[in-house]
Amino acid sequence: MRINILTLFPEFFDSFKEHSIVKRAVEKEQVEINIVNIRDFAEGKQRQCDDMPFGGGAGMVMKPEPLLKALEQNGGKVIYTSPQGVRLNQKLACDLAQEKEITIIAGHYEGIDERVIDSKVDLEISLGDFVLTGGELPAMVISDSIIRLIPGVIKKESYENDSFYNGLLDYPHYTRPAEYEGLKVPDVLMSGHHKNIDEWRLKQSLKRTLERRPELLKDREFSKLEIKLLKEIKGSKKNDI
Ligand code: 4GY
Repeated sequence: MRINILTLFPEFFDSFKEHSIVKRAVEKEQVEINIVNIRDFAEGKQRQCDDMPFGGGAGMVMKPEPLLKALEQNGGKVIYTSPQGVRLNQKLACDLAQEKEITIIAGHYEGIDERVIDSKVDLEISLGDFVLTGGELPAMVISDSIIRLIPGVIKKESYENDSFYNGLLDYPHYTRPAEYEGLKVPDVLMSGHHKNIDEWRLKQSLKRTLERRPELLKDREFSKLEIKLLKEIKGSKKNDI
Protein backbone atom coordinates (compact mmCIF):
# COMPACT_ATOMS: atom_id res chain seq x y z
CA MET A 1 0.00 0.00 0.00
CA ARG A 2 1.09 3.53 -0.77
CA ILE A 3 0.25 6.39 1.62
CA ASN A 4 0.86 9.91 0.32
CA ILE A 5 0.65 12.72 2.85
CA LEU A 6 0.41 16.30 1.58
CA THR A 7 1.72 18.74 4.19
CA LEU A 8 3.32 22.13 4.71
CA PHE A 9 5.46 20.58 7.48
CA PRO A 10 7.18 17.44 6.12
CA GLU A 11 9.59 17.32 9.13
CA PHE A 12 6.67 16.37 11.34
CA PHE A 13 6.76 12.88 9.85
CA ASP A 14 10.48 12.08 10.32
CA SER A 15 10.06 10.28 13.65
CA PHE A 16 6.85 8.59 12.53
CA LYS A 17 8.59 6.86 9.62
CA GLU A 18 11.55 5.91 11.82
CA HIS A 19 9.66 4.18 14.62
CA SER A 20 9.41 0.44 15.23
CA ILE A 21 6.40 -1.15 13.56
CA VAL A 22 5.94 1.50 10.88
CA LYS A 23 9.67 1.46 10.12
CA ARG A 24 9.66 -2.33 9.80
CA ALA A 25 6.62 -2.22 7.49
CA VAL A 26 8.39 0.32 5.27
CA GLU A 27 11.57 -1.80 5.20
CA LYS A 28 9.58 -4.92 4.32
CA GLU A 29 7.88 -2.88 1.55
CA GLN A 30 4.43 -3.58 2.99
CA VAL A 31 3.79 0.15 2.94
CA GLU A 32 5.33 3.11 1.17
CA ILE A 33 5.01 6.43 2.99
CA ASN A 34 5.42 9.35 0.61
CA ILE A 35 5.61 12.73 2.34
CA VAL A 36 4.85 15.52 -0.13
CA ASN A 37 5.68 19.17 0.56
CA ILE A 38 2.72 21.21 -0.69
CA ARG A 39 5.03 24.22 -1.05
CA ASP A 40 6.86 22.44 -3.89
CA PHE A 41 3.68 22.92 -5.95
CA ALA A 42 3.22 26.64 -5.14
CA GLU A 43 4.03 29.38 -7.66
CA GLY A 44 5.95 32.63 -7.32
CA LYS A 45 9.00 33.73 -5.42
CA GLN A 46 7.17 33.40 -2.09
CA ARG A 47 5.62 30.03 -2.97
CA GLN A 48 2.55 31.23 -1.10
CA CYS A 49 0.22 28.47 0.02
CA ASP A 50 -2.31 30.49 2.05
CA ASP A 51 -4.38 33.61 1.53
CA MET A 52 -7.01 35.76 3.27
CA PRO A 53 -10.53 34.35 3.59
CA PHE A 54 -13.23 35.74 1.29
CA GLY A 55 -15.92 37.22 3.51
CA GLY A 56 -13.36 38.33 6.04
CA GLY A 57 -12.57 37.03 9.49
CA ALA A 58 -9.52 35.80 11.33
CA GLY A 59 -6.91 33.42 10.01
CA MET A 60 -5.81 32.26 6.60
CA VAL A 61 -7.11 29.65 4.16
CA MET A 62 -4.95 27.22 2.19
CA LYS A 63 -5.04 28.13 -1.50
CA PRO A 64 -6.51 25.57 -3.92
CA GLU A 65 -3.89 25.63 -6.72
CA PRO A 66 -0.89 24.06 -4.89
CA LEU A 67 -3.14 21.34 -3.44
CA LEU A 68 -4.78 20.58 -6.80
CA LYS A 69 -1.36 20.35 -8.46
CA ALA A 70 -0.06 18.06 -5.72
CA LEU A 71 -3.16 15.90 -6.14
CA GLU A 72 -2.45 15.48 -9.88
CA GLN A 73 0.62 13.47 -8.87
CA ASN A 74 -0.79 11.75 -5.78
CA GLY A 75 -3.87 9.63 -6.25
CA GLY A 76 -5.92 6.81 -4.83
CA LYS A 77 -8.53 7.59 -2.22
CA VAL A 78 -8.17 11.25 -1.17
CA ILE A 79 -8.74 11.96 2.53
CA TYR A 80 -8.97 15.29 4.33
CA THR A 81 -8.86 15.45 8.13
CA SER A 82 -11.04 17.90 10.04
CA PRO A 83 -13.61 17.98 12.86
CA GLN A 84 -16.31 18.11 10.13
CA GLY A 85 -15.53 14.58 8.95
CA VAL A 86 -16.88 11.13 9.76
CA ARG A 87 -15.44 9.66 12.95
CA LEU A 88 -12.46 7.33 12.59
CA ASN A 89 -13.08 3.88 14.04
CA GLN A 90 -11.60 0.40 13.66
CA LYS A 91 -14.07 -0.55 10.90
CA LEU A 92 -13.03 2.48 8.82
CA ALA A 93 -9.33 1.74 9.44
CA CYS A 94 -9.94 -1.87 8.26
CA ASP A 95 -11.70 -0.67 5.10
CA LEU A 96 -8.90 1.80 4.32
CA ALA A 97 -6.26 -0.92 4.83
CA GLN A 98 -7.74 -2.65 1.73
CA GLU A 99 -6.90 0.34 -0.53
CA LYS A 100 -3.89 0.24 -2.87
CA GLU A 101 -3.17 3.95 -2.49
CA ILE A 102 -4.48 6.77 -0.31
CA THR A 103 -3.58 10.45 -0.17
CA ILE A 104 -4.13 12.38 3.06
CA ILE A 105 -4.23 16.18 2.98
CA ALA A 106 -3.00 17.74 6.23
CA GLY A 107 -4.61 21.18 6.54
CA HIS A 108 -3.43 24.19 8.51
CA TYR A 109 -4.65 27.64 9.57
CA GLU A 110 -8.46 27.82 9.11
CA GLY A 111 -8.43 24.91 6.67
CA ILE A 112 -8.31 24.40 2.91
CA ASP A 113 -10.42 26.07 0.20
CA GLU A 114 -13.76 24.20 0.17
CA ARG A 115 -13.56 23.72 -3.63
CA VAL A 116 -10.70 21.23 -3.12
CA ILE A 117 -12.93 19.23 -0.77
CA ASP A 118 -15.89 19.40 -3.16
CA SER A 119 -13.94 18.37 -6.26
CA LYS A 120 -11.17 16.05 -5.03
CA VAL A 121 -11.73 14.75 -1.53
CA ASP A 122 -13.39 11.32 -1.32
CA LEU A 123 -13.59 11.15 2.45
CA GLU A 124 -13.34 13.71 5.27
CA ILE A 125 -12.30 12.07 8.55
CA SER A 126 -12.46 13.39 12.13
CA LEU A 127 -10.64 11.96 15.13
CA GLY A 128 -13.17 13.43 17.55
CA ASP A 129 -14.88 16.55 18.81
CA PHE A 130 -11.85 18.70 19.57
CA VAL A 131 -9.72 21.12 17.58
CA LEU A 132 -6.04 20.64 16.73
CA THR A 133 -3.62 23.13 15.19
CA GLY A 134 -3.09 21.12 12.02
CA GLY A 135 -3.78 17.91 10.15
CA GLU A 136 -0.35 16.31 10.65
CA LEU A 137 -1.23 14.41 13.84
CA PRO A 138 -4.54 13.15 12.39
CA ALA A 139 -2.65 12.05 9.23
CA MET A 140 -0.25 10.05 11.42
CA VAL A 141 -3.05 8.61 13.55
CA ILE A 142 -4.98 7.48 10.48
CA SER A 143 -1.84 6.06 8.80
CA ASP A 144 -0.78 4.24 11.97
CA SER A 145 -4.21 2.67 12.47
CA ILE A 146 -4.17 1.48 8.84
CA ILE A 147 -0.55 0.27 8.63
CA ARG A 148 -0.86 -2.21 11.51
CA LEU A 149 -3.85 -3.77 9.70
CA ILE A 150 -2.00 -4.39 6.41
CA PRO A 151 -1.56 -8.21 6.13
CA GLY A 152 1.79 -9.31 7.54
CA VAL A 153 2.64 -6.11 9.42
CA ILE A 154 1.66 -7.52 12.81
CA LYS A 155 0.62 -11.07 13.71
CA LYS A 156 -3.02 -11.84 12.97
CA GLU A 157 -3.55 -12.90 16.62
CA SER A 158 -2.38 -9.45 17.71
CA TYR A 159 -5.09 -7.50 15.98
CA GLU A 160 -7.72 -10.19 16.50
CA ASN A 161 -7.32 -9.45 20.21
CA ASP A 162 -7.58 -5.68 19.71
CA SER A 163 -10.26 -3.60 21.31
CA PHE A 164 -13.11 -3.29 18.79
CA TYR A 165 -12.00 -6.23 16.63
CA ASN A 166 -14.87 -8.18 18.17
CA GLY A 167 -16.85 -5.00 18.85
CA LEU A 168 -15.82 -5.00 22.53
CA LEU A 169 -13.30 -3.13 24.66
CA ASP A 170 -10.10 -4.97 25.57
CA TYR A 171 -9.74 -7.08 28.72
CA PRO A 172 -7.10 -6.31 31.42
CA HIS A 173 -3.50 -7.47 30.89
CA TYR A 174 -0.91 -8.55 33.48
CA THR A 175 2.75 -9.52 33.44
CA ARG A 176 5.38 -10.46 36.05
CA PRO A 177 5.69 -10.10 39.00
CA ALA A 178 2.71 -12.24 40.04
CA GLU A 179 2.48 -10.11 43.18
CA TYR A 180 3.57 -6.48 43.51
CA GLU A 181 3.29 -4.74 46.89
CA GLY A 182 0.37 -6.99 47.80
CA LEU A 183 -1.38 -6.50 44.44
CA LYS A 184 -2.04 -9.92 42.92
CA VAL A 185 -2.69 -11.07 39.38
CA PRO A 186 -6.12 -12.77 39.06
CA ASP A 187 -5.76 -16.49 39.91
CA VAL A 188 -7.40 -17.72 36.70
CA LEU A 189 -4.55 -16.24 34.61
CA MET A 190 -2.01 -18.30 36.62
CA SER A 191 -4.04 -21.52 36.28
CA GLY A 192 -2.93 -22.54 32.79
CA HIS A 193 -6.56 -23.49 32.09
CA HIS A 194 -7.01 -21.94 28.65
CA LYS A 195 -10.76 -22.36 28.37
CA ASN A 196 -11.30 -20.63 31.73
CA ILE A 197 -8.83 -17.89 30.79
CA ASP A 198 -10.60 -17.22 27.47
CA GLU A 199 -13.95 -17.10 29.25
CA TRP A 200 -12.63 -14.76 31.98
CA ARG A 201 -11.19 -12.41 29.35
CA LEU A 202 -14.41 -12.37 27.36
CA LYS A 203 -16.36 -11.64 30.54
CA GLN A 204 -14.02 -8.76 31.44
CA SER A 205 -14.42 -7.34 27.91
CA LEU A 206 -18.20 -7.53 28.18
CA LYS A 207 -18.20 -6.01 31.68
CA ARG A 208 -16.00 -3.08 30.68
CA THR A 209 -17.96 -2.42 27.51
CA LEU A 210 -21.24 -2.48 29.43
CA GLU A 211 -19.86 -0.08 32.06
CA ARG A 212 -17.85 2.28 29.88
CA ARG A 213 -19.27 2.18 26.35
CA PRO A 214 -22.75 0.61 26.50
CA GLU A 215 -23.63 2.08 23.08
CA LEU A 216 -21.11 -0.32 21.46
CA LEU A 217 -23.34 -3.25 22.47
CA LYS A 218 -26.45 -1.88 20.72
CA ASP A 219 -25.96 -3.24 17.18
CA ARG A 220 -24.00 -6.31 18.18
CA GLU A 221 -25.17 -9.91 18.11
CA PHE A 222 -24.21 -12.12 21.05
CA SER A 223 -23.15 -15.77 21.20
CA LYS A 224 -24.73 -18.18 23.71
CA LEU A 225 -21.61 -17.89 25.89
CA GLU A 226 -21.71 -14.09 25.78
CA ILE A 227 -25.38 -14.09 26.83
CA LYS A 228 -24.53 -16.39 29.76
CA LEU A 229 -21.66 -14.13 30.82
CA LEU A 230 -23.77 -10.96 30.48
CA LYS A 231 -26.40 -12.53 32.75
CA GLU A 232 -23.70 -13.31 35.33
CA ILE A 233 -22.41 -9.71 35.12
CA LYS A 234 -25.86 -8.18 35.50
CA GLY A 235 -26.74 -10.63 38.29
CA SER A 236 -23.60 -9.90 40.32
CA LYS A 237 -24.22 -6.15 39.99
CA LYS A 238 -27.63 -6.48 41.64
CA ASN A 239 -26.12 -8.57 44.42
CA ASP A 240 -23.50 -5.86 45.03
CA ILE A 241 -26.13 -3.23 45.89
N1 4GY B 1 -10.49 16.87 15.47
N2 4GY B 1 -10.07 15.41 13.70
C1 4GY B 1 -9.11 17.33 13.49
C2 4GY B 1 -8.68 18.69 13.75
C3 4GY B 1 -7.57 20.65 12.91
C4 4GY B 1 -8.05 21.65 9.32
C5 4GY B 1 -6.41 23.14 10.41
C6 4GY B 1 -9.92 16.55 14.31
O1 4GY B 1 -9.38 15.43 12.57
N3 4GY B 1 -8.80 16.59 12.44
O2 4GY B 1 -8.96 19.24 14.79
N4 4GY B 1 -7.99 19.29 12.79
C7 4GY B 1 -7.23 21.20 11.59
C8 4GY B 1 -8.41 21.10 10.64
C9 4GY B 1 -7.51 23.03 9.43
C10 4GY B 1 -6.78 22.60 11.74
